[in-house]
Amino acid sequence: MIYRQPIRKIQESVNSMLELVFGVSLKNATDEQCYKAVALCVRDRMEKGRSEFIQLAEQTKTKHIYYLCMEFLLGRSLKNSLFNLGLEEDYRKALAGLNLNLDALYEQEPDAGLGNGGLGRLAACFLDAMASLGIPATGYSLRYEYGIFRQKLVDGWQTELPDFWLPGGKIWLRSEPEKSVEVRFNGRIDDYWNNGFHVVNHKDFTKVMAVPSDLYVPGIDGRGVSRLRLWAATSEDFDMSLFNGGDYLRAVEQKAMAETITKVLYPEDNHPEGKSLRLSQQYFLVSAAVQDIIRHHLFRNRTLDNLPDCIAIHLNDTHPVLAIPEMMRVMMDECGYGWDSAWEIVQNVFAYTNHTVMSEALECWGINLFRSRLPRIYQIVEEINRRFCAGMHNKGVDGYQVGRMAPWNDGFVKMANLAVASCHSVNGVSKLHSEILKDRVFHDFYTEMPEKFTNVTNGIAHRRWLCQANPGLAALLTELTGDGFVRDAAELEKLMKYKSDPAVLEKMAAVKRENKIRLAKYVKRENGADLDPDSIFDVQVKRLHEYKRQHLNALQILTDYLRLCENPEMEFTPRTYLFGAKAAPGYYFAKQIIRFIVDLGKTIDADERVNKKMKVVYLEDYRVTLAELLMPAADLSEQISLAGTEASGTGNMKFMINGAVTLGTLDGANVEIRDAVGEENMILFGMDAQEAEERKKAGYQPRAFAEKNPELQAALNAVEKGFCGVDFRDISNSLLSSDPYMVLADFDSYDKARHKSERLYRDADQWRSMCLVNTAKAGIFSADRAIREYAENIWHVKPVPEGKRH
Ligand code: DL6
Repeated sequence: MIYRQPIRKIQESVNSMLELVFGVSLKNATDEQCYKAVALCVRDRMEKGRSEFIQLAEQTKTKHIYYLCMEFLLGRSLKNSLFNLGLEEDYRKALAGLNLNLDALYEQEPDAGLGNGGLGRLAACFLDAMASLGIPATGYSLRYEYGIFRQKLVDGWQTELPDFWLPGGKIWLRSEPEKSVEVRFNGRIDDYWNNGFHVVNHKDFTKVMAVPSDLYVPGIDGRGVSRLRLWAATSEDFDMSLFNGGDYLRAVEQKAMAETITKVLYPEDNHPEGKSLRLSQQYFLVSAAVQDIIRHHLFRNRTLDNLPDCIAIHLNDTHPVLAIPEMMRVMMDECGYGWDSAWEIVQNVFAYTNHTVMSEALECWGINLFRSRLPRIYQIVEEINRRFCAGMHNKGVDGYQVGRMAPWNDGFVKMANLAVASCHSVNGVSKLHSEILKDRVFHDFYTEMPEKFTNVTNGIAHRRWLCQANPGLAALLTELTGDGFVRDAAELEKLMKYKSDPAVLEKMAAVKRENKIRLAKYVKRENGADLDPDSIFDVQVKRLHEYKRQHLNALQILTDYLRLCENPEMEFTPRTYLFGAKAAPGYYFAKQIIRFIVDLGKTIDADERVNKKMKVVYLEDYRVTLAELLMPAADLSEQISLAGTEASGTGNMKFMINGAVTLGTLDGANVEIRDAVGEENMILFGMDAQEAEERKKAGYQPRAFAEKNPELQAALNAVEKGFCGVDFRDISNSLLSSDPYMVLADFDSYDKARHKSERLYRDADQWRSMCLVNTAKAGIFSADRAIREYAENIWHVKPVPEGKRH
């Protein structure tokens, strides 16, 4: 419940924040201080809104959702908060009256890059949707000092710079030191039975304090406000008992270890590193969160018996799965519950979403590390495992199958198995992905407990990705259909009636052109490159990973380049190929692909025969704020992963809602995009998931594809030879020998699809109509729809009743 204020009031608040917090008057304040003063005013409104919303939730006994995730890729907060609160125009006016420009203040804010990519951005979109639907929610994560690294390309080679976001970002955080909790690592367990009670003493542990800071995400019209509670690790002063005992090194080490836990976000996406610090981060998050949840619940209820009626805890991927044994620990060791009653409650409270089929991304922890770092959690996981296996054996399940499902096997704790064995619900993030989970990844579980498995296709915060990122299109949609789509994305469908209306199509094309010019200005400033807004803007932005096949894209560009060199008169519509992607710092092959793309771009630029027709630009430091500029400017959305590898994708949805046509495989949510827009409004290519699987089983021979396609062979030769004095034989050798993601098998079909996109683009009426259909049909990919499904089918929560909210 956020009320508007008179313009004069807003101005007074900004002035007094400047004076109180920074000790400056408006006329001496820097832009940064003004941004922070405005942020503090907005934060203040959100805190009040949150407090009123939670009071209502408690009065109406609405369930509270706790969303645990190691990543929340928030991007900037100011614009989103003002927009959702309906205060943007008031603030614009008020600030203009103070000679301040709101858009310039937006630029002062750093991205809160507390995530790697799709997983973390999804969590951020979900906080927005829960608030918008009136579902009380708290996200829990870590307050990393350094977010996702800043990418700098030096001669095409990715280098990483630290992202110290707090100086500009912490203005959004309210520190709550009095809500700190203690998290224990290492040590040993001393347990015994006393009068029928199991007494557990954790001795010689290392104590780390978890200090929370809260950040708020308002929903549309301030209907609800979500809270993101971020934990920072601090240690108390040196452990004097260790000092006095002469163990100086251990005392210093413990302090250093404590403070390292929340230093930096691990930059691996879909490929976790089994580092002990990462295990500490995971346990630190879940222990702090579980203690916080239980403390809050007990304060109001004095019992945990009713926990499943009052809350749901969602585990976003396997990273926070240790919340399960942690809750068992707190219930048994601190609250006096027996195993069976605690277990029943825990199972009813927890649900798990899987976000990847990559086997290397399914986390495992070596038993020795696990036992020494988390001795009590180790005991509990061992017991969960023992009971689970015994239950399966009793059911008559085959021993091998039980072994494959066991949470603890072969010397490892298997986090995905622990999640599926313990949670009442397991879901994938697109229809295809959820089927793959049942058929392959968790097939053993599916045969024994099919009722747990369900699907919730991902969604995006359409107000950020359409209304805020593309104000031109949003204004046109409002003119054509009314502004109902802002609150209910399904209303975008109303646009369909203009599908063949030349005047509307013309206006939409004009908006797109403006967005292309806006992007071109950014690129000129950042890269010095000139983009032609009349060329096709063909965009692939996402993390750099072999399975996403940026190298397939580059190989096709190279093929067209060689063709144009041979035959400069060949029919070819000018095209600008835009890439943006960060590679995990230790992922050498991915870094090679980046360099290959950059060097290919330079070679084309230097070649007079083609440089008016082709331009390849690699945009440095792809991040949320850059995505907000790119999505509205794209003509073509490249979604070209090998079918069966991308769990869902959400970039595909952001492009679609902004009227880009997808050029893609039938992978992840692309399948549902096809279902929504129809095959005629998208450009499909390549094997489907089943064909890819069958080809792999039959023994895939990539070299055979090169041998029967001379143009592909010529491109591979050029890759091997390289350009700009650098060869790329690592890439050509890998493609010809193993090609794990079947680039060569899909090449021919991709090549044809790209040429098809060119023909379609030349037919302006048809192309524009395709773009319109994409926007019109994007409503089902709103995060509001996804959250409604989670709420109804998994969490069993009803929103705070609408009438009560205003
Ligand atoms: O569900 C969000 C997002 C999906 O859209 C992507 O397809 C998927 O790759 C991504 N998964 C991860 C897994 N990360 N880890 N570890 O980021 O999730």
